[in-house]
Amino acid sequence: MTYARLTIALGLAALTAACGKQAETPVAAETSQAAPAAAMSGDMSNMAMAPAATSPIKAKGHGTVTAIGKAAGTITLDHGPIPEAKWPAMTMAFKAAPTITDAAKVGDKVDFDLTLVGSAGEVTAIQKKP
Ligand SMILES: [Cu+2]
Repeated sequence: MTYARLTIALGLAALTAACGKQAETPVAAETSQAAPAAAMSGDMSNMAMAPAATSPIKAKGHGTVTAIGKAAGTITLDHGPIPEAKWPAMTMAFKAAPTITDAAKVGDKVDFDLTLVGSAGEVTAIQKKP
């Protein structure tokens, strides 16, 4: 009788211990699953950016100079569609070397060469239309 009680007590203790472990394990599993899932969504958003970000695209555009930032080294162009970049017409700022920001003037209608890395572009050559 005493032996049986002891066994039951031990059994209960083992069950309780098992319950305690089981209660912890799913929490740990959820945590370790959540982390890779979060990391994966992070990777995926990086992957979506990566091809465009790592492979520069050369493109040509046409537009009008709307602003020049000589100090910042930028030129803002109201440009037509650029199929190479799958861009619709828009107004946006590009990086530009001093030779370009010095040569261009606001209001100039221009043809320009672009190097695109992701959504950032640099105007590498610009030619005022007559
Ligand atoms: Cu644009």
